[in-house]
Order: sequence, then C-alpha cells, then structure tokens
Amino acid sequence: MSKKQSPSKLATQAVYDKKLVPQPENEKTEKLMPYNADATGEFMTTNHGLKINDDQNSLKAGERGATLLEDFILREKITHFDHERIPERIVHARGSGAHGVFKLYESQSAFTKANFLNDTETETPVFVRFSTVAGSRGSSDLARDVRGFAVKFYTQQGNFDLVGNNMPVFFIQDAIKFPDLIHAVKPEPDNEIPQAASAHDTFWDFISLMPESAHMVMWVMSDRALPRSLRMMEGFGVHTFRFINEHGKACFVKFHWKPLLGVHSVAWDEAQNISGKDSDFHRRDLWDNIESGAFPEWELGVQIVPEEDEFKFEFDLLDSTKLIPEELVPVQRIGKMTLNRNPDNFFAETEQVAFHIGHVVPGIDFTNDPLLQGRLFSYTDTQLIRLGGPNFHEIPINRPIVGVHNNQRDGHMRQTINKGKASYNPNSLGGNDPVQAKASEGGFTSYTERIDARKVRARSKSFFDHFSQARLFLNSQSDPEKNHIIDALTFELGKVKTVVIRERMLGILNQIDDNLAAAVAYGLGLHVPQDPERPLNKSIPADGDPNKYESIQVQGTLEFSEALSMVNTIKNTIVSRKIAILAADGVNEESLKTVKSALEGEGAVIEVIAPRLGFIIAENDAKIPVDQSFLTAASVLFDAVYVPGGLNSVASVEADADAIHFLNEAFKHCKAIAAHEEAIQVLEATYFSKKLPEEYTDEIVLREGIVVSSDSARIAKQFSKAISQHRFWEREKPRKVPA
Ligand code: HDE
Repeated sequence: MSKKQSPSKLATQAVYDKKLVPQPENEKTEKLMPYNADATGEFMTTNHGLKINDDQNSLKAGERGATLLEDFILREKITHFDHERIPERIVHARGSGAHGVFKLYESQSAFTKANFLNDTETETPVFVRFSTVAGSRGSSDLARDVRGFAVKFYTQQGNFDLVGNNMPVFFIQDAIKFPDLIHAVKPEPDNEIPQAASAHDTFWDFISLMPESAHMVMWVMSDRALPRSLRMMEGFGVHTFRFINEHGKACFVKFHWKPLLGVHSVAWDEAQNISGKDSDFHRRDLWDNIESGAFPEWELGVQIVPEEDEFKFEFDLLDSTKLIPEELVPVQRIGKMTLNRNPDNFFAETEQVAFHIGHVVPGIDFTNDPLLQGRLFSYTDTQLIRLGGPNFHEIPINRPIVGVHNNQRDGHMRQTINKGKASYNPNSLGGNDPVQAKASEGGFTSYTERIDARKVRARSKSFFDHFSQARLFLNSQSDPEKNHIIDALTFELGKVKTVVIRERMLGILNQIDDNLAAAVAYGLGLHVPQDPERPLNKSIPADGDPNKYESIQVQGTLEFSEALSMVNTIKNTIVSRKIAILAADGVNEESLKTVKSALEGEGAVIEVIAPRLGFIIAENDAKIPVDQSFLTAASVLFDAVYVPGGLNSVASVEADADAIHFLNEAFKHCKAIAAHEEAIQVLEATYFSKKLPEEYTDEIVLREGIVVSSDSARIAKQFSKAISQHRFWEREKPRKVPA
C-alpha cells in the first residue's frame, strides 16, 4: 500500500488506526473486514488504480474550450454516478439496518436440531433490517403502516432469515392475492398519490371486498402502526413454521421478538407532525442509540404446538390471518438479540441485504401455509431484478460465515474465481467435490410430511372465520386504544372519496363489532348499512359458489387476550427517552442540573433548548451549553419536557410563543411535563393551565403526568416515574385539545 505522510494523514492517524484494525465483534464482522475500504491517507485513483492528478477540472480544448470526449476520467466518474441507483424494493423500500448478536438462554434440542438453537455458548451474528411497507425509499418513517422486522442469523449451518413484521397476522391468506394488495395500497397509478399512506380509495376498495383482511386491519388501525421507536416494537414470524429435532420429531412453532424496552407508540397527530419535523425519526433513533451504546435488545420467543395438536384450535394454524393467543400457548423466551453496531455503509449493507424466507437451517422447516409457500418463490425472484443477477449471495452482507461450495457458475458480476474443470456433479475429474452432506453431517432434508391430495385451486373452509380474531383484538384493547382505532378508521375512510366504499367498509366493521361501526359511521356522517352487499367476500373464483365463500363465525373463541394490548407492557425504565429542558439566560443552574443529571443517570437523553444556540448564562453566571434552539427543536421529537427555575429564564420562556407551543403540544400528546415551582407561570401561560392538578403527590403525578415542585431532587424522582409511564392517554378524554 502506498501511503504519503501528509499532515492530514497524521491528523487522522488515530481514527485511521482504529478503523483499519477493528477488534472483530463477531464472526460476521470479521468476515466483512476484507471488504472494508478506508481511503484515509491514500491517493485518489480511477476505478482501475490510476492516480488522479486533477479531480476539479475536465479535459478541455483550451481553458475556455469545449470538453473533450477523450476525458476517460470524467466519463468513468459520470458513468458510475449515472448508475448509482438500483431499483428500490417493491415493498419495504424504506428501511434501516443494524448488526448484532443472538445468544441462546437454554438449549431447544427437544424441539429443534438447529445448532444456533442448541448451543448456549456461541453468539450468532445477526443483521436486522426494519422497514415500512408501502412507502418509497425516501418516505417518512412515521407513516401509518406495518413495520418489517427481518433478521438474518449468520449461523454455523448457513444463514437463517426470519423475515417477519411487527404485527402477528397478515392481510391475506393466499400469496396469489399479494400483488393485488400491494397495488391497492401503493400510490394510485394515475397520479402517484398518496405517498406512504393507506388512506385512499384503492386500498379501502380492496380491503372492503376482502373480509379476510379484517383482523389485520384492526392491527394496522391500532397504535401498533405508529411505533415510538423501532427499538420498542414486537416482531413476529407470522406464519406457523416447523421445528424438527434430531430424532426427526416435528412440532409447530410461531416466532416472536419481545423488546426489552416495552412496546410503545406515538399519537397519530404526533406521527403526522414528526413526518414533517424529522422524517428520519426512527432511523435516527436507532442509529443514535447504537452509537451511544444504548443497544436495543429483544428476546426471541417461541410458541410451540405439538404436531398432534394441529386441529385443536378453532382457527387453522396454516392461516396467516390468525394468531395463537398467548393465553392458549404461552410464549417461551429462549434467547436474546442485541443490536450493537451500525452499518458502515447504508447502500452496501442495508440496501443490498437480501432476505429470503427460504433461507433455513436443518431443524427449521415450513408448513403448508399458502402465504408462506408463495413467499418461498418471491424472495429470490425479487433479488434477481433488484440486485441485478443471480450472484447477489456474493455481496458481502449476504455471504454466510460458512463457506459456499457448489457447481453454480458465472452470471453478472460473479466474484468467486472457481478453480478446476469440473462444475458438475457427479464428476470424476474433480474428485467429485463438492460432496453432498448426509443428514448426520448437517445436510438439509425436508420434513417428510405425508401428502395425499387432489390438485385443486381452493381454500379450506377452516380459513373462513374472518371476524372472531378481529373482535378478539378489539375487545382486548384499553379504552384509549379503542378510541385510537375508531379515530384511525374515521381518518382513513374520511380520506376515501368514493362514498360507496366507505359504506361497504362500515358493513365489514359491523361484522366485527357494531359499536365500532356505529362510532366510525358517526364520524363519517353515514349510517351503517344494515344489509351489507352480498356476497361479502368478492374474492371468489369465476365458477365459485358465493355461499361457499361466506364468512363463518366460530363459536366459543377467546374473548379477551391481555397480550394484545400495549397497556401492560414494560413501563419501568426511562433508558434512551428524550427529554427537553426549556431554558434561557438567567436559568437557575441547580434546578436545571439536578434534574438533568438525575435523568441522565437513569439513561435518558437530555437536550437543553433555548431561544438561540450557543450558551445560556445562568443566574450564577455559569455557562450552560444549548443543544437546540426553539427554531430547530419540536416537542414531537421528545418524550417529555421540563422547565427549570430562574426568574429571567422563566420570563423569556413564558414570552416565547414557540416554547408555549412546545408545552401545549407535549400536553396534547399526553407526555410527562415538569416545571420548577418558580416556572409555574410558564405552565399557566399554556392552554392546559386550567387542567393543572391542585397538588402534586406521587399518586397524582402518576395519574396526571404533571410534576411541579420547589425541590429539584423531588422533581427528578417524580418526573422519572412519570416518563417511564410513556403516555397519559387519559388526557385525551375531553377530546380534541388544541395545540
Ligand atoms: Fe414480504 N416481500 N411478501 N412479507 N417482506 C418482500 O422481498 C412477499 C410478507 C417482509 O428488509 C420482498 O427483498 C410476498 C409477510 C419483510 O429486505 C418481496 C408475500 C411478511 C420484507 C416480498 C409477502 C413479509 C419483505 C420485497 C405474500 C411478514 C423486507 C423486497 C405471500 C411475515 C425485507 C424483497 C428486507 C420483502 C414478497 C408477505 C415480510 C417482493 C409475495 C406475510 C420484512 O419478495
């Protein structure tokens, strides 16, 4: 390597050394090292290694002359630039990725022979990509949408991809309907409007004709579609998979990810504002927390169903519009995933990572879920066009940590230089290598499920209960969560222009719950149709008998499942919560610092927000650095807000319309708010001044989420408790608060 010793080289020496000799954090990081490129201290070259002398001027005929076609350096640079974009994913285009590790708690060998689920010693490297579904690559993180939760485990037996979502069910039962669903939700084809939103005619037209989507619609209209953070959402494998142990015994399994920070969401009004203030809100949150060492963690959970119990449930295990209630089959937490390293390069890793539901390892197998079966085809097919050819597995992020040896050859951008003459099997010229592995040597064998059936295009009657679990989900929500579902449906259908679609959808909602339908109908100024269009399900074959496709209602299903509500989630931590402190010159340093350090001590992230950037000078002349000004900050980007004391500071904050708006919005979005007693006049300048509690006992603070005291240490303590509650949704009761 040729390196010149320039001052800039010396100045970056420390970074350089650190970067080029990283301590591998895991085997995948180590495997990625040969592909890492760092130009620190290097001369600039063309793609072919020629040192470039002038990267500022093209080659011209004279100083003011025309540019010459001869300029191969210009042409190489511009040509590469012209080709820098690849097609975005047809769905899940907007994503964020991170590296990490998975560690097993206890061997699962009774159920599966998958090594990484047997061996509690090894840390399995992972790469995770979170995504929204409908929006384009540049769309906002806070769209109302399902979130993709795709995990690539780089195991010692090859890659296992768990390509899941943050909701446990799906819109459709058969993969053949997927292009229809996606065409319906994507922007409408004539004017490409709206971006990253389901609130439009084509989506609800389709949904209202497809009762099988009813359960998923409840999830998407719930707060689950508006996560506070990617770090605070659950993940689900959705389909029922199979585990197989070393004796060949199989059982059914559903996969879950349980976030250790709990499951939390933002309000819809807030989500819409965040989209404007910081459309990278989730991506930034994930990045910042990994950078600062607040590594996100999830426990991997499994619901195991013995094979003999396949028909024990009132729903079909093969139907992806159904979940297995945790009350019926508890989720066993079997290991923990920690995301501990940001990608080095977004394109090379997050954009080029290629997941595939068919990437399994011995011990994990498929079921006949018709949605799963269709996905088995789609994921390779899509990478061929997106990543340009059949060698996408050679892109560094996609390479397994174990070797790849087969007789596949050539194709666009082939990287491997295979040696020898024999690229076929069997062969004698190459010693018959590579050789097939026996099952006892880790060779994959498909589960020998017995199949004896007629070839038909049909759907099983056991898939036709479309509403019981939609109702179960709704019944299991708290009152604020139910109200949010009603609001979301009223909003979305309110954006639908074709009245008949709204009415048809009310007919569907009425099958789930008549109060729900009535509440939405009220907001839309419509009546619930008492005689819904028949057949309800328009997704029937040309020769199908509509009666055969009528939804059925299964009697005796579970009415309530605690696990489906976010109310009882983990609420005992303020780790990584973002707290704003509104202050100005003359602030009382003690009241600011006591609260700041106490909350920071508990892992929260504090930002001082003032009328201008730079420093504020405290009452005692201390200089306090300012993180953001009222111009750059917005309450929707924080979890809570505090106003410290100091007469001049309080007067400035009170007089600042942006600061008052900040507080009003924080109140509207049900966040914890604290003020030093000296700053009470600031709270009195807000619209919620009349709603301030009379006193601030611990009990009242925990109920109302508002803290006022003259004792900074007491504020810190009560405020921390309030922040850990996440939100005070009860405030929404007198609805439609202004901000
Ligand atoms: Fe996907 N899905 N999907 N999907 N999916 C894709 O693959 C598809 C489904 C999911 O971060 C595509 O590489 C079909 C369910 C995630 O790179 C594509 C069907 C679930 C991601 C595709 C489904 C998912 C994808 C687009 C119906 C939850 C993002 C780009 C049978 C269990 C992965 C790509 C990433 C991506 C097809 C349904 C999850 C086109 C045909 C159900 C998280 O292949």
